[in-house]
Amino acid sequence: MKFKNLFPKITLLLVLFFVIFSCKPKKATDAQIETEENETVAEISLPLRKLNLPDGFQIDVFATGIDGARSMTMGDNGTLFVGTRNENRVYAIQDLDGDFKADKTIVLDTTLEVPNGVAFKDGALYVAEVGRLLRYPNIEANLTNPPTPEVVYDDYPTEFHHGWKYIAFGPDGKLYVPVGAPCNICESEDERYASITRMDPDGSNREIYAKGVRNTVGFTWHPETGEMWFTDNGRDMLGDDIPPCEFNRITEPGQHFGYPYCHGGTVKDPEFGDKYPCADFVAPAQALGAHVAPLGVKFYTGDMFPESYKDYALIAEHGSWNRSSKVGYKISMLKLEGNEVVSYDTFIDGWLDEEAQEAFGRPVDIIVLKDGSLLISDDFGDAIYRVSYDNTAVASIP
Ligand SMILES: [Ca+2]
Ligand SMILES: [Ca+2]
Repeated sequence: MKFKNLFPKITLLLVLFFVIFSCKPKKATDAQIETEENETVAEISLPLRKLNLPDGFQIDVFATGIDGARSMTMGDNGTLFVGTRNENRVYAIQDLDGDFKADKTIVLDTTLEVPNGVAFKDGALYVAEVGRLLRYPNIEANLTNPPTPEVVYDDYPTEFHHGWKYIAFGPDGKLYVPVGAPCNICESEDERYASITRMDPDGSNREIYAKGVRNTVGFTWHPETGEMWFTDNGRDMLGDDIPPCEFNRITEPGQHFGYPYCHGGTVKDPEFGDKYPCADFVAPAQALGAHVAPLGVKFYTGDMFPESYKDYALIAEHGSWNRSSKVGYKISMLKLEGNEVVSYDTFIDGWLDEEAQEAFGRPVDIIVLKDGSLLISDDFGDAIYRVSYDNTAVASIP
């Protein structure tokens, strides 16, 4: 009886022994599998090897899981702030050890109404909702316990159509805020629609700076001339190939850029075009592809890329929806000679599989980091990428 009773106990001990004995190597294997699985998941959802870049350039993931990543701005202490369009939130992303991989992502606020636009000035984060501008003072010292935002300005239309806003501070210290057209194509009695406005950082002295702008979701200032350049999204429903989207230059306040009467400098609108000739308006510096949806734009001002890149503007083309075959889904590069755009080429593409007509990413915004590399946000891949350049890699190419 005793022996009989012992038998299951020995078996149990043996089983326990094997479990314990096999635990250590199993843990290591588990960790390995987990890493491999993660890599596989990332590789499947963000197959960066499919992207095409010029020789010597490399693209890596800076941050993942940034749902709906849209406009970006950098804080003075290195916090990357990222707005969203449909996620009601703004992210603060930190790379604590400077290896260009995000280490910490904080969701600052989850109750915002289409907080697409973000800008940073004097320690404060500015966020643009549809109808108002918010300011989070001293934000980088309070990331985990952000202050209740101050309302800087709340007298913008609350129309959701093209209501998401890109914002940025100009070299004059003013905050520039566009108001998109509340439609595909329409005239508005309210002069705020289809404009770019600007104001002092405290919300005072708001004025209309540019008119006839359908929906700009990206602008910047030329590093030498200080002039503002902006992208504009062309109207829909005129077919696959017209009108062009636009890259525009503002030379003085109050200029009119054509919408809704004339598109791309030459295309008379079928509904409103008889009212004024195209000659009455400022033509784009460069007509871009129809439906490419140009969003973020930056002149390359860093020291990492080859010297010739200082003549280029880089534009994030978010990609089409109103077209029988998709276009855009890339970063384009436009060479300037003085104020003239002399070429319009592709810098990075491959987010769109043209044959399958499927994309794994849609670039939204671009910023140039201090070291001269770029960050690119992607609201479809929910990621931030970093683009760097290594000239030794080019030298080693036979
Ligand atoms: Ca890091
Ligand atoms: Ca125009």
